[in-house]
Amino acid sequence: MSLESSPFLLACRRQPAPHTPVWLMRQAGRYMPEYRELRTRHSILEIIGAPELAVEVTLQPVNAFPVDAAIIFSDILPLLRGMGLSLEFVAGDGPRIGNPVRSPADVDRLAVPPAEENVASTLEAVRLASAELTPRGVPLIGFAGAPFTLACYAIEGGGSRQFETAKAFMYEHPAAWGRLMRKLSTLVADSLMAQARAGASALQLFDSWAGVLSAADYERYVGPYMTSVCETVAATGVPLISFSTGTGGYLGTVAAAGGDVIGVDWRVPLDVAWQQVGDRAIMGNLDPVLLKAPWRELRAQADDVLDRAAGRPGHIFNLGHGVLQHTPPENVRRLVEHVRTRSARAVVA
Ligand code: 1CP
Repeated sequence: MSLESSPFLLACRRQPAPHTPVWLMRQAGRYMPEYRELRTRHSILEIIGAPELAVEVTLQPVNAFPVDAAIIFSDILPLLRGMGLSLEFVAGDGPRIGNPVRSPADVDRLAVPPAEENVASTLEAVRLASAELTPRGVPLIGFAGAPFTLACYAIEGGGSRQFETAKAFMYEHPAAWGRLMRKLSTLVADSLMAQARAGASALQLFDSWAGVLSAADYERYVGPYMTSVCETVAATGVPLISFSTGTGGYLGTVAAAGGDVIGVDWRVPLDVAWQQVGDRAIMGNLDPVLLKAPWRELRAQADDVLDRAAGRPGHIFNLGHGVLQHTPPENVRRLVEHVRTRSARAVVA
């Protein structure tokens, strides 16, 4: 099967597919015993920095479950290292940036190296993984953090509930905020285009924390930079997924900024989200916690997502955010198999 006729790429282009394609954000990771085993010997940054290890982890969920797409194993944060920010992952505590951006002068010190230098190991992993996956008919997704979510980490210095330091910087220094977002947009667009050249069949922007903003602030402080990234990346011809969480109140604004596929979280019913998004493919949106629920509940809510999509071309089944730690892998397998079986349909050419 050629990649272009894979259910996932057909759905990205809003063409009818033989079943609703399904893959899960964070489908590679700590809930998988294979991944945990590798992590006893290597840190996450070591895995990301060693293309053959990154490929191994990328393939783990593809080998374990009949998912319709793979996502390259990396993280959104290593991109920031090339700017001059120091990154470490502290066990149990998440990412830490030792020298976060706290002043306009800090913004002006940030470098913008080319992707070939900055994320060379991930580009090599994309080359190797796509060579393995293409004969199997499985498209590979490349990704980057969206400028806003990256700015949140660059300023905050780590994870946060509200990213209040980052938002306060945005309000206090709007001009420096603009310069930071422009630098991040250049890095992100360059990384995505390089991943497409290296063999990625689709690309995704993770704007995981966009929902901390009001609609008006999203439009003012984020939208123009998303549009610039989406327009630049469109030149590759590779479909782009714009994923965000907490943006159910202004999905129309998010969609207006760009992207071929809009990824939505579980807080908004899929049919309501689709109405806001308009003529665009949609990805989502099962609550990841349901993968820890009894099968009857998991199946009922997965069916509800499929019913709300109602077989319209352009639905990619996914969670509303990433697979959680301690998710039973068996539930992932059951969900993926169920979505494929229940959505199977005759496609009239
Ligand atoms: O040590 C470990 O193994 C830690 C867990 C882990 C994993 C498996 C981290 C640390 N990163 C990753 C890989 C990763 N990160 C992938 C590839 C896996 C896949 O999708 O199959 C991807 C796409 C990401 C993207 C990512 N990293 C996002 C966006 C998606 C999302 O979940 O919102 C974000 C926000 C991050 C930051 C990050 N990296 C790791 C952690 C624990 C975090 C979140 C920290 C926080 O709470 O702010």
